[in-house]
Amino acid sequence: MFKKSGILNCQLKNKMRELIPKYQQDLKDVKTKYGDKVIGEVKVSQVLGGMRGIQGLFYETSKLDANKGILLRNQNLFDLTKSLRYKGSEEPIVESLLWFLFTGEIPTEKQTEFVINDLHKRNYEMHVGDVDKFEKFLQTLPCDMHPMTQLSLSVLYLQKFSKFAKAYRSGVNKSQYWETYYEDCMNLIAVLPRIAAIIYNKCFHEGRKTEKYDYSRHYAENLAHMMGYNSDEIINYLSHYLVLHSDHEGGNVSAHTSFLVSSALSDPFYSYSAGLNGLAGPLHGLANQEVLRWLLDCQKAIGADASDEALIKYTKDMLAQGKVIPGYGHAVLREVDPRYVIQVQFGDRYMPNDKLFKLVKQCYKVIPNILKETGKVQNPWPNVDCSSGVILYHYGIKEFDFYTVIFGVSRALGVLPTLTWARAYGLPIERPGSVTLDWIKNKFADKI
Ligand code: AMX
Repeated sequence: MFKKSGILNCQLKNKMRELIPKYQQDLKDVKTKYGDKVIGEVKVSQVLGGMRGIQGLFYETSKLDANKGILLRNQNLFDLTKSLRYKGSEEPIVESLLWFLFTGEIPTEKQTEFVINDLHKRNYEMHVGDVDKFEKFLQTLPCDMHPMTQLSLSVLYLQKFSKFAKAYRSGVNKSQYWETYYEDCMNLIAVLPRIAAIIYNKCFHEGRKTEKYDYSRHYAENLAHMMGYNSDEIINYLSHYLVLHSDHEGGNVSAHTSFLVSSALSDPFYSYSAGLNGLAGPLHGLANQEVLRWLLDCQKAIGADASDEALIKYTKDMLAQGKVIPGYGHAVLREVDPRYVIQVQFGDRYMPNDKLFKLVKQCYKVIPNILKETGKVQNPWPNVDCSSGVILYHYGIKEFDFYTVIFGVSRALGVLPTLTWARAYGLPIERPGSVTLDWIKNKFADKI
């Protein structure tokens, strides 16, 4: 069982308390000093093109650089996969990542241990709370409902436990919003693996009973264990996956949706459920299941050891049918996604001879050139979703309708600390302006 020391129980929150005044002052200073500076102009094509490239959001925990890839709190993913390891683990672990994203500091072993213990405590409290009713509710959701719909509904169900909503109703001071926000975020993070595992067992393993949460295991271990997997390799991969998919700047659909909803002071459950609905889109998080479907169809059509020529023809035929090639392209990055690279390194270590994994690498050899030839694709390189499904598939997690649920567990780890910080900074409700086609025509008609 977990330890119950009072001091231990608020270590991360105390660290936040220590950091918040300094960061609040920093924001104030930046506003005073640079408030009137112009970041960039906005073109009509950007307004009509999904706001691509407009730097209009403030999001602290990560930043995408078109060429350097993704930085989490200014550190690159390659370094973090090493510095967030725990007690000789082969992969970074979720609990270290959480400390890092909440505070910007690489945790000591003790600090990671605190997070491990804290998440256990939250699971325990959930368990003695209303768990039976909640799990019964989960069991009533039909399996022809997409697993992402079930995940999102489960998060909404938990909204009734929101400490923030309760504190807000009782008139808590604005300066303390973050405190209950933090509690809700950590509670939600703590229970997500169990929700995911119940959905998995219920819908993909004939309703088998989900193993009990195990207080001797860390986050990814528990996710694997409750889903019915216990090999070290799967645990390593889930650890790795959860860290890699966690945060990706503020503009992606799931992060931005959560951030936007949260800016109305909706609690973390409402906010994250909304984000999950965006993650469920095929151009966003659902792409990982689309990639696997694509690879399996491709393998079926051209054979397991097909030539490059056969693969090129298959890909061109798909494009000619007006389909996108899932797992390729990106709205911001203009280089190979580092998360693709890191996952392929993982695959090279553990499954170099897997035929589907080989196909992923063969695709990398031929698809970018085909996409370049179209003359319109801004980024012909593979993205994060290109390689994740194939690794899960290799380990026997073959139910690809479930893949985005694991992505959803992971994205919470990046988005929810950011929402807590948004409340600590006292950020206002988001309300950008919008324009109509007539407005654009009238504004520029006599200027051309
Ligand atoms: N296959 C075929 N065509 C593609 C393509 C791909 N992989 N990527 C982009 N294009 C096309 C677009 O559809 C668009 O065509 P259009 O002008 O006829 O509408 C054109 O190229 C220009 O698009 P873009 O500016 O390069 O990309 P974008 O910013 O509009 O969209 C993305 C980015 C990711 C949605 C797009 O590349 C795509 O659809 N990729 C496949 C789906 C995918 O892998 N999504 C996962 C992204 C990562 C994530 O969020 N999880």
